[in-house]
Amino acid sequence: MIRARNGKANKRVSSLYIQFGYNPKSPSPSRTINMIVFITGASAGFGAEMARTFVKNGHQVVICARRTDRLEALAAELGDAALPIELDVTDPASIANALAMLPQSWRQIDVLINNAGLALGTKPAHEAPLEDWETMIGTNCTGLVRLTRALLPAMVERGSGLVINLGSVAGHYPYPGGNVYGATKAFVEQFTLNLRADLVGTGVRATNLAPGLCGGTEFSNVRFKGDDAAAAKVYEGTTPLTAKDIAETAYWIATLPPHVNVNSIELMPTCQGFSPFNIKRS
Ligand code: NDP
Ligand code: 8X3
Repeated sequence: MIRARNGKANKRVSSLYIQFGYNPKSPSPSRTINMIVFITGASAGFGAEMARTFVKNGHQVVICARRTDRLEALAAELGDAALPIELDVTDPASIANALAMLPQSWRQIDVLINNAGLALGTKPAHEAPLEDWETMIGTNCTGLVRLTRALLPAMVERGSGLVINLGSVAGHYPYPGGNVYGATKAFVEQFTLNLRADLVGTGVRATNLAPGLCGGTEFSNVRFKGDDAAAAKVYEGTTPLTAKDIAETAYWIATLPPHVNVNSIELMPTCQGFSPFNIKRS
């Protein structure tokens, strides 16, 4: 599954100096050359589209997920710029193994996109299965912090890097049945902001990317546990955000000049808005 891209390393080193502004001859650093982007949850949805976007723009992507057949298909589509690696973010051994398997020339990760995540169910808190809550916490929170903790030290040592965490509007606004899913995404946002607090002065950036209703991914199919009719209903009569919208936002964040940090960004489709408070009247 792993294919090393020899021959890119030297070009990369010099281009990174330019990219991150350390070239004294280049006061306006170019942001266009050869980043290595580590994307979790790249077998579907946002993650796969982000991989396409970064590769289309000349970057390399480490594409990770549990479904290796999907990763292989994406790698075949993207060619040598994509490195597929099996990864279950809920399993510390799988994380250690994935990182250990990175070929030398792929080890300098410029951007970590913590995208792997899921919602399970829409039942109210007093009816929702506890194991669903544990899976969401294990994936959206614990998995995300494990990957971040593993890759941050090298970024800090190099004085450059970016962590993009996939939050959600569900972490900003409560809705019925959002209980633990929304809480995990609130965690993602606060963790990201706290990263910012710790990383000031290191040159490493962090962003919470929080989309609203987004169609064309497997998110609702997973949430409704394979009830594809229920999943499709979520988007009926709407023009939701697309994975391409989110991928282009992630790409924009990653290619801003190094002195610019997007702390948190929230996107909704134009057809989505807010409701009044729900008041139970006698
Ligand atoms: P998808 O269901 O289409 O993709 C989710 C990805 O996460 C898959 O590639 C899946 O791969 C991966 N994944 C799930 N569990 C694990 C795990 N334990 N280890 C590794 N990978 C895992 O969802 P989206 O693309 O729509 O969502 C991506 C992220 O964006 C999620 O964090 C989601 O919460 C967030 N989000 C989604 C919104 C939406 O409306 N779609 C809106 C706001 C935020 P595999 O199963 O192969 O492991
Ligand atoms: C996904 C968006 O509104 O379904 O995070 O919770 S929502």
